[in-house]
Amino acid sequence: MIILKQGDITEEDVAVIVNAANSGLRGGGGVDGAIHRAAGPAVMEECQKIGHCATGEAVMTQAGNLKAKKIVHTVGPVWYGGNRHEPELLRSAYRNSFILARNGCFRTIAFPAISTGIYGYPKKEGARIAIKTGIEFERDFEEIRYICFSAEDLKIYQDIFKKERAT
Ligand code: AR6
Repeated sequence: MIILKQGDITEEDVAVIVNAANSGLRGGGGVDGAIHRAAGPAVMEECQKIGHCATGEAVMTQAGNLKAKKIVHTVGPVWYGGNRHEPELLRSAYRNSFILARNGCFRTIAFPAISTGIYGYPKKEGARIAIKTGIEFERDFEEIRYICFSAEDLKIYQDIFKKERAT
C-alpha cells in the first residue's frame, strides 16, 4: 500500500526511514539535519565510518533513537537543469533504497521528497519519479509512505498519485 501524508519523517513508526543525504554522509540541513538530530550521535559515527555514498546509491545504518529499525541514507542528484542524468539518478536513489530495505526483509518504509529541497530538483518531476518507483516496488512492502513536509507538497503528491494510478 502506498500512503501519502504530511509530517515530519523523524516521527514515523516504520521499519526503515530514508534520508536525503550528501555523498560525504556528513549530515547537513533539511531532512538530513532533522534525522541526525533525532537519531543521535551513534548514527553519525556509523556514517563517518562508511564515509561515502555516490549519487544514486544508498547505504544502511542503525536508527539510533528513532522509532525505526534502520535508516537508509541515499544521495539524490543536484538539479543542474535536467541534462546531467538527474532523472536517472533520482530514480536510482529511490530504487536502491527500496532494494536495501527489501534485502533486509523490512516491510515498511518512509521517504522524504529526495533532492527537492536544497538540491533544487523540481517538485512535480521529483514526485512523479518517487511515485512511479514506489508503484514498481509496491508488492514487496506492506506500506510505502511518502512524507511531505508541507501541505503544498502533499497536494503535488496526491495529484501525481491519482494520475499514475489511472495509467
Ligand atoms: N520530514 C520530512 N521532510 C522534510 C523534513 C522532515 N523533518 N525536513 C525537510 N524535509 P532537503 P535535498 C523536506 O533539502 O534536496 C542536506 O544538507 C524538504 O521540505 O532536506 O535532497 C543534505 O546533507 C524537501 O521537500 O534534501 C544534502 O547536502 C525534502 O525534505 C542536501 O541537503 C528534501 O529536502 C540534500 O538536499
